[in-house]
Amino acid sequence: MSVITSDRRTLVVGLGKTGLSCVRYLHAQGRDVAVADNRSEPPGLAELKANWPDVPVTLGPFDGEMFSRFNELVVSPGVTIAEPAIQQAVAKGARISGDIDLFSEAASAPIVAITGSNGKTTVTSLVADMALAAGVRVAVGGNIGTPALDLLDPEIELYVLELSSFQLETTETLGALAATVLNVSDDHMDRYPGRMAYFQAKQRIFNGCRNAVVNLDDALSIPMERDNLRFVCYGMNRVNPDTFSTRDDEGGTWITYGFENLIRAESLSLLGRHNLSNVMAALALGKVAGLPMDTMLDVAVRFRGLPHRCQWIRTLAEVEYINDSKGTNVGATVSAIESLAPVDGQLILIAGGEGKGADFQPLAEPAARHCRAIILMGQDAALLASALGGHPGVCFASGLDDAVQQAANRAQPGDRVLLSPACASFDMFQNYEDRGRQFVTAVEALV
Ligand code: UMA
Repeated sequence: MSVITSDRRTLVVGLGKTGLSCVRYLHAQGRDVAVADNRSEPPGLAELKANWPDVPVTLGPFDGEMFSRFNELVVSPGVTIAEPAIQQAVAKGARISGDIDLFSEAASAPIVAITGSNGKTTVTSLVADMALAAGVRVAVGGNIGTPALDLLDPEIELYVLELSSFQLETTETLGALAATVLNVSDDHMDRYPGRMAYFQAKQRIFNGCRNAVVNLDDALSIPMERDNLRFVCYGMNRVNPDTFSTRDDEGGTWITYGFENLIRAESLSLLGRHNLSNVMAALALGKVAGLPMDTMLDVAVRFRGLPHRCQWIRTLAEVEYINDSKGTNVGATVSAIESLAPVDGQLILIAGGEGKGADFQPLAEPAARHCRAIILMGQDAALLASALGGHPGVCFASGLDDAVQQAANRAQPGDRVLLSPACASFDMFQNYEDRGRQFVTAVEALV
């Protein structure tokens, strides 16, 4: 462990992907920068030492005295700003910022920014694909993978960013051309003192924004500060001028803009009603960004969705198997249940894992309506069972293979088996992708 001996202006807190991107950027700007991470071997350490050996690093428990020697703390998303060492530095006058603030100061092209408890990766990918298909030089990053600062390039014509509440906590001025909060339901309640703090973090996406894309089906998506903000709205069955909507017409469901039918819902490859919302959000964001409607619709039709998000895996004995391992919070699972409940059958839901302090109660009603059985596993299985209010189909599994086998045994023709855990995966798996892959393997092994 090295010790910082001199006063430095900027401290990068956290040495993961974001921390490294901040060091790369600040160092290139000629700024005095140091790094702190409370782990003994953070993932970015080797790369930092190889590329910026002159940048001092402090590892181990955060030290408020040391933090207080900096004027600015650039805090990584994985570290809460409620951290006592950070608050001590703030009390001594340090400014808090994050990689997104640094990015927005430096970016010369317009920014489309997307947050929400669910659907943000799908919408981000859709908008980026639409821009690419329209011949726009687009860069996509943020929570979806590549840190925003690593996208900076003077040739880029449009930035599309997926932003988490963690990233928005430290974002003062984003100044997006278009921004959206797709929806808000409980997530990360182990990090926030309550729903309000989580909601307020998400609202910061509208700081300095020019066009808000608003989901009329979720009041929490509406900006609290409306000054100088133009609204573009979307929602289910909300046909209105200048609004993206759905409507039943000509024997099917359509996505509309104003009074014009744009595209049949049945022509989309994406499964579920919630994905109609995601497509409308992407169309609205793309419209604000000036993308041609025909190109956007072509992309929407071709877009096959992302792995582990309501992804069809297999049909066996007239039972469909769907992987929604990315359903890591209650809102995602409620939406998957409501979107994917079959017309001529029922759902067999596989859920459970690390609940992150969430209230599971909102699952009870949709589960009672649509689930033949609910197979629970993982750390918070018992909490889930008690929230499901005595659903007669609740049972427990020792692991995912067992859960899939029990689901296959209970399913009847016309049913769907849905893995949508409403929980994080870390108690049993490396991450949600690992959980999803193991589900796919177990489903493919069924005979
Ligand atoms: N950590 C420590 N001590 C530290 C710093 C971090 O223990 O001093 C831990 C954090 O608690 C966290 C992990 O290290 O568990 C990673 O934190 P980080 O801030 O270093 O993460 P990065 O590698 O920079 O990745 C982050 C996002 N990670 C998080 O927000 C936890 C990535 O989103 C994002 O892709 C990346 O920046 C680029 O923007 C991942 C994520 O899980 C996919 N996001 C959450 C989600 O989607 O639910 C919000």
